[in-house]
Amino acid sequence: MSAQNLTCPAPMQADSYPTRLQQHPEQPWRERREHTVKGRHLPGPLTEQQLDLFDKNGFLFEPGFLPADEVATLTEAMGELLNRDDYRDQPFTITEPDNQEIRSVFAVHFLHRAFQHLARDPRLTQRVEQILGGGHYVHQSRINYKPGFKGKGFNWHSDFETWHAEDGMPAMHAVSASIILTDNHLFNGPLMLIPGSHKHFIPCVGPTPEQHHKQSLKTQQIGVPSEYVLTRMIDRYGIEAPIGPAGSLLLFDCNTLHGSNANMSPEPRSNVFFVFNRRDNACVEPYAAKNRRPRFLGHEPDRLWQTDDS
Ligand code: 6CS
Ligand code: FE
Repeated sequence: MSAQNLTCPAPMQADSYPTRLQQHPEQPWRERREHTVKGRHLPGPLTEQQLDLFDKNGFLFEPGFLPADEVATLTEAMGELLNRDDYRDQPFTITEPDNQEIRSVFAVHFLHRAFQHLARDPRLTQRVEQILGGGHYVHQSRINYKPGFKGKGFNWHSDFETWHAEDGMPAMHAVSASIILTDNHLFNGPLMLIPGSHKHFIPCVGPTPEQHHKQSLKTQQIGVPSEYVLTRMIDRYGIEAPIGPAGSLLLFDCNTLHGSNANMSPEPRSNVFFVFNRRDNACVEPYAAKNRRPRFLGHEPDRLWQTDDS
C-alpha cells in the first residue's frame, strides 16, 4: 500500500447539532446537551432566583441595569459610530433590506472605547461567568439600530444554530447581553423570545449559501425553524417581549429562540449586544458551511480586530 493511502483523512469534528440538512429530520428537534447555568459556584450579582429564572426561561431581564448618565454616554457613542461616513460602506455595517438606513454595526467593542469598556465591565462579566461557569471572550458585538418606521424585524431564530453552522461554535456555552439604549415598548419592535426554547436544538433545512451573511444579516431565510416547529414551540411555551427603559439589560442564552417585529414608531429602537463565549468553546471549522465568516462576525479569543480584517 503506498504511503499516501496510509494518511487518514482529517478527522471529522463530531457534530452534536447537525443542521442545514437536505431534508426535514425525523425528529423536529433534539434535546440540548449542555446545562444552561454552569457557574452557580462563582461569585456575582445574580441571585439564585435569577439564575433559576435564566435556567428555566433561557433569558433574564433586568430593568434599569445602567443609570441614565451611563446610558447618555453610550447613546452619544452610538451616534458617533452612526455618523462615521468612513464606516458606512464597510462590510461590518449592514443596511436595511429595502432601504439605505443602517440596520446594524458589528465589532463595536473594537470601534469605540465606550463599548470596549462596557464589554469588560464587571457588572456584566460577573453575570456572564455565573452563567457560563468559566472564562469568556467576546465572540461578537453589534448595535442593532432599528430606525423609526424603517427598521425591519428579525425572523425567529436561534443564534447558536448560525454560530454553530457558520462560525464553528462547538457547544451551547455562549450568552448574549443586550443593553437597550432607547426605551423598548410595544410599538418599536422589542426583542421577543420563546421561554424554554433554549432546551431544544432545532435542525434547520437548506444548505448554507456562499457568503450567506450578506443576506442573512438583512433577512434570514436559511437557518430558521419551520413554521410547523415554531407553532409547536409557541403552543408549548408562549412568547414574551421584555420591555423597559433605556439602560435595561437582557441576558439570553445562545440557543433561545428570538425575533422581533418592525419598528412602527417614529423613534429608533437601538440595542447594543455582546456575545460572550466560554473560552473552552472557541470556534473551530464551521459545522455546516464551506468557509468561515469574516472576523467581524466571529472573533477569536485574544486576537485584536481592525477594520480592514477579513
Ligand atoms: O448571524 C449572526 O451572527 C447574527 N444574526 C442574528 C439574526 N442574530 C445574531 C447575530 O447577530
Ligand atoms: Fe439573533
